[in-house]
Amino acid sequence: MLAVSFCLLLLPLHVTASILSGWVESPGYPRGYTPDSSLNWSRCAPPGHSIALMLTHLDMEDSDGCENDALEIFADDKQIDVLCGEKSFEDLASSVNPHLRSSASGCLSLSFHSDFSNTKRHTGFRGFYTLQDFDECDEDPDNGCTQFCHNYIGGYRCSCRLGYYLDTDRHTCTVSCSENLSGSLGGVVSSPFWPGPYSEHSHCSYTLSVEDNLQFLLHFTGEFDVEQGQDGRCVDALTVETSSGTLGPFCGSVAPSSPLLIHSNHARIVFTSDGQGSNYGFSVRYSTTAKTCPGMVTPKSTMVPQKTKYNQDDTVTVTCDPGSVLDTGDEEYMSSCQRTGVWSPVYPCEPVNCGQPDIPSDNALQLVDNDPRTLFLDEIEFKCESKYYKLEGDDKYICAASGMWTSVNGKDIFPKCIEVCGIPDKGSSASGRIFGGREAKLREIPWQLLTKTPRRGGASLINDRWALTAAHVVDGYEENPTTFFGGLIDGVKVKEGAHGEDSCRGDSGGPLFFPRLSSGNRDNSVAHHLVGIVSWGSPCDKTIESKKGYYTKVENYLKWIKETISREDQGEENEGE
Ligand SMILES: *[C@@H]1O[C@H](CO)[C@@H](O)[C@H](O)[C@H]1NC(C)=O
Ligand SMILES: *[C@@H]1O[C@H](CO)[C@@H](O)[C@H](O)[C@H]1NC(C)=O
Ligand SMILES: [Ca+2]
Ligand SMILES: [Ca+2]
Ligand SMILES: [Ca+2]
Repeated sequence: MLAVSFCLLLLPLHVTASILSGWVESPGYPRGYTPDSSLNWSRCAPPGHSIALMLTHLDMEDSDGCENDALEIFADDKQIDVLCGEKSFEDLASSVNPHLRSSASGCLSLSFHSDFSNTKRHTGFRGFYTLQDFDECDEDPDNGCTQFCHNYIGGYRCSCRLGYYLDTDRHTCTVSCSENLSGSLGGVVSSPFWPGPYSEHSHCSYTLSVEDNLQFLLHFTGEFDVEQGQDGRCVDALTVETSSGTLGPFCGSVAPSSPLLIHSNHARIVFTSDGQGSNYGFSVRYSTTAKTCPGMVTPKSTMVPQKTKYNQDDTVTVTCDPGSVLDTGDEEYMSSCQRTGVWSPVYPCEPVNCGQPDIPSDNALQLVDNDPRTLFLDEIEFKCESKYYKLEGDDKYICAASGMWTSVNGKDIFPKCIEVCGIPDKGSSASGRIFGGREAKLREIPWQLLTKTPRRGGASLINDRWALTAAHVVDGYEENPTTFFGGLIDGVKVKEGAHGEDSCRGDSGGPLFFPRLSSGNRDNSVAHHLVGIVSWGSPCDKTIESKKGYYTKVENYLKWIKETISREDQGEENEGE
């Protein structure tokens, strides 16, 4: 047996050696090389071998850095030596030859050249090259054998200690430690070689699987010692994979707290170790227990009765928390604990939706944020469309658990926008007397209206729908409604040379107003109130001495004004219904 394998190994070596060994020498050796001569030589090794060169003779012109004549030696295109001058056989053998060698499966190349002159005759060089085995075990630290390495001519192989086997990568020694424990209701799983130090390069996987009404309990027993790095990370690791996630990795010297309840009837205990260290590992006893249901059926709800543990067939009433409802609109339902540890049925409790607040579009009331979020506890804020209104009521409302928008003061009726009358814009003032009066500025008298046809006249806005004017401005034109304009200050004067001493023709229906002196408001604008309506007077010609204007006294008609407005608005509302 031994003799046969010896022959098998020797034979290929003999064949290749006859091809890949021989002499290499400089041109003209041994008579001597001529100027301007050169030689390029290369040999490549088959897998698992290398090419070695042994120089037996070197006699070349010497020069600084061998710049004249040189013998360059390359291993795999990398220059490993440059030689010139004379060296004895002993010198070559001790200091040059040992490193003239290619890598495993690599090439060795020579490049010899001489320059244009020779000061005297030089014989050149001669060497013997051989194909040699590459000793991977000795010379290649990356050979990959995790335990034993065996060199042979043309290759190497790895082997393992007792109890290990060589992995499919043919380099790593590992242990047989995976087991399918399906169907087993209890037992013990430990690291390889427990209670001794566990094996290096282990990858163990223990599959646990039982019927779906059971779940696993893990108890760690005895010493726990799984290699942990200085940085706290697991060098070697124990993990428990379940259908709902992975527990771990566990390592160090403190076992995971026992018993470890795995809410699953499937589990895989996985243990991996690297190539170093001598730690003792773990031992875990596994058992099974009936599945229980979790302490919550669905978020944002409470369940009755409250228990520390819910077993199969337990029934509870699930009530959505305030602010949450079922999509059916109901607030509660019954759910039962199934044998597999899940609740059924499960309906989610969703937050109450108050919906977009319903405000009439013809109203001055508006939302600060036009497209607000409308779920439980979301907020909306109201404002009035312009400064000619003020908000009456609360401005902020919250979506309440009842599904109604409710103000901080508990109101569920939205606020109103009430007209603000008689306030000129900030920065302008309607004060001053009519005598020798001046032209009004824009927005100084925002309640003033003008009509031009069929008859010229004025009017005063007294809220956002009603204006007050003199009867003769509109009387007789009911069939052909009069148009009033606001926001103007350039109404054409009626009579040359006469809205500067008193009211005049064409002012009919316009306001006579006084500031209410006690009423300075926040921005210092003074509120004005309507005292009179321009009615009639003597012709407003400068040449006439006695000038008088006559006004309707508004105060006398307050009751009639209020009644008329309220009757008409009421009528309109009823019509709308
Ligand atoms: C050797 O190679 C060098 C550079 O590639 C070249 O200049 C020289 O002529 C070659 N010599 C021979 C004999 O082929
Ligand atoms: C383990 O064995 C069971 C049968 O006993 C089989 O159904 C299951 O597929 C196996 N699991 C693995 C991971 O081999
Ligand atoms: Ca020379
Ligand atoms: Ca070898
Ligand atoms: Ca280790």
